[in-house]
Amino acid sequence: MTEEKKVGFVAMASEKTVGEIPDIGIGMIGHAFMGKAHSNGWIQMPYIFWPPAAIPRLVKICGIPEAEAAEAARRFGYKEYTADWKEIINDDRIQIVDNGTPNSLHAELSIEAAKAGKHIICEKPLARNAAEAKDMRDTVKKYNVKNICDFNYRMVPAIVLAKNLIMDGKLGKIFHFRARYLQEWIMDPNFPMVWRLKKSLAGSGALGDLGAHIIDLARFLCSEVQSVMSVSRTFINERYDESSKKKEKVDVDDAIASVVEFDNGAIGTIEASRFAAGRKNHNVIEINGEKGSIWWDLENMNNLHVFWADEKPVETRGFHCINVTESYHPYYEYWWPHGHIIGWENTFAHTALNMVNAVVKNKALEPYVATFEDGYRNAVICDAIIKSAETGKKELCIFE
Ligand code: SOE
Repeated sequence: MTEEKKVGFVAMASEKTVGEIPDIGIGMIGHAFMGKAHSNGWIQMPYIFWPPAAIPRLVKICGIPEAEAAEAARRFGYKEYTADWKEIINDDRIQIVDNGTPNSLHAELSIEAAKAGKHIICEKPLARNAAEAKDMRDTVKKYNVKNICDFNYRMVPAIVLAKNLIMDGKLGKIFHFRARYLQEWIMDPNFPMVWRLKKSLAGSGALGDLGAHIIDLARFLCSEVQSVMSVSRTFINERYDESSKKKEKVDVDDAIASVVEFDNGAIGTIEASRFAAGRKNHNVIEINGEKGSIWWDLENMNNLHVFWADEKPVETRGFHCINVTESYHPYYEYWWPHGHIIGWENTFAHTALNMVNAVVKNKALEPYVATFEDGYRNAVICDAIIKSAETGKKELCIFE
């Protein structure tokens, strides 16, 4: 592995004294699950990756109702709070806008932030569909702002190690990429209608919420997606909606399964479901090449499993479990001694690190960090999966 790849992810050691490390203003839109996860990442980044290229300053958080935004500001350490996202966009103290809102608010808020010259992190999926995602991608290019679509699993050390092994040709020609992302949390028919179950708010169901992650890893680790042939199911077709006080139709998928063809000739499968009893956050990927195989399981995210086809002696040839927690592994040298492991939450500190290094040091985000271009291409593939499930035909993925 070349030094450049290892060095690419550590904080840019500042030759300045602590007092001279600049601040960089953060505005967070969204105060719930992703607001909590991203704020935690902003706080952890300078704490772990010291000295950072700049120290994030939590200027303002936006949430509705305002009382919850006030509580989040106090809890997470933001200087101020608001219920109006335009106050984030128009605040000159803020250089980076972090959009952790539900999918229906990704496009408008990110586009307005770009027009205001803010650098942007937007949660995945980038948008509800490819048309929205294309507007977002075109706008950040036009206004030349740094942009990340937060497919956070790209920033797990074990996944970056897999990327580097594949880039170094250690697997040789890739034959297969297969992945499943399975959860169980909406199997109860009494689970109420929430925004993730409404097409107008989410765009799609398990596909955009979970499938988008493994589509991104497929693009990251295998190659661009050429075509999909898919099926989808909605197992519970109506749920009680607290706001309308009646049962409403569920108009998104509960599960999808797709056969995939890749530009590099590989074939594979993508499966996403929120009806997999016993599966909590079961994101498992496997890549098979001519020289060996790699697999990874989010629920044991520090371990990467590798198999080398030419290993000797043959009597002991088999998968090895690598604990990716050494100082020479991506990101890890600033965390803890080997074997002390990190978790899902820490990938958001890596997001913060990469954005600050991009803004302050102009370090390239590609290919290791997903941008709005990746978010747009992901949305095209998701639209193709939905269309294929409707038509029963293979759909090509066409990117503009
Ligand atoms: C779904 O419950 C979810 O929170 C996704 O929205 C996240 O993207 C995934 O990382 C964990 O599960």
